[in-house]
Amino acid sequence: MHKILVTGSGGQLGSDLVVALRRLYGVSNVIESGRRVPLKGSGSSIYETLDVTQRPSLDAIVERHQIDTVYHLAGVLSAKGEQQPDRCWDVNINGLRHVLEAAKTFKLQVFFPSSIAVFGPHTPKLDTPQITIEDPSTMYGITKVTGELLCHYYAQRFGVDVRSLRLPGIISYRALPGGGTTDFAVEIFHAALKAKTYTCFVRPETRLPMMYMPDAIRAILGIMQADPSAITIRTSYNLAAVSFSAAELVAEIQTHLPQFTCHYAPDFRQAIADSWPSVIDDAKARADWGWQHQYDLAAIVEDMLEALKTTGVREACHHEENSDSPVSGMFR
Ligand code: AKB
Repeated sequence: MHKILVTGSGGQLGSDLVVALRRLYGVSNVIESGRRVPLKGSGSSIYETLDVTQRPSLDAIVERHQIDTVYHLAGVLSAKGEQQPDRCWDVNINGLRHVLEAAKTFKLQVFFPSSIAVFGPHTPKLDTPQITIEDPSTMYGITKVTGELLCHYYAQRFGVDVRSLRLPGIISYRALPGGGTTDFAVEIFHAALKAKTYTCFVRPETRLPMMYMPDAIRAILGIMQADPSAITIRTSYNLAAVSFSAAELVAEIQTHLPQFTCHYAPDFRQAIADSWPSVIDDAKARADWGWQHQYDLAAIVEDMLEALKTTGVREACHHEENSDSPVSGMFR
């Protein structure tokens, strides 16, 4: 039975991953952590306050709970990273180095979420290959390229079992994302149900790789459970599900909510989105450890609207973000 630590567990990915991990390994074997004081810890669930830039606190938690696996989700996302580049570097790079050092010392298995943000203006936009130009134009992207190289280094040099995925934009209903460029693809659902109108911060034709959260969770668990010999890439795997433009997402939502309208007011996030690929080639992940996605755009929209009608729409970004407070003006 594994003893698991999830850093940045209050963020969008962590909120769903913790539920899945607890279902698989038992509530008391999954330790949540984040910078805030405990919000969620109740019953047999365990929460530790952890700033990943502080190595001693991380080591103490690993030792105290006899952790053998870390899902290292704490990080500053792309849009927030442009507002706070120093903090983005500190959290994303020093946090990861501390986790990799702890992995070396305590023989931990590690999951590191990389991103489509490793790519940049000179990367092929269509069918982006696994190995290609990586010239990110954001601090977030720079930290993800560096992070991938650190993972590869620790795997080759010290035998650390670190596994990583280049995640696309993730769509989910349990928690709102905070500080990313793909956040519009989640905000739009809440706005569609609540206000019936949304002002989108990227242009209608902006097409980005996206994935529904259940697929993302299956991908993360899939790569972590794969036989080590199947993992031939120790930087990070390209991972894909669907690609759609903002206008295509609006049109699909309108098939369920015909009165919904969307306006467009591109801001600084447009340039970030424009620097990323539109469609990713993830053949290597499919061949090496059997990755397959399940949700297309129609299935995502149907499930999201159903789920939000049950769980309730959010006014703004309430949850604890991966590492810090969200960018302001998430909803207009
Ligand atoms: C972001 O928009 O910053 C993230 C990502 C694609 O890594 N969702």
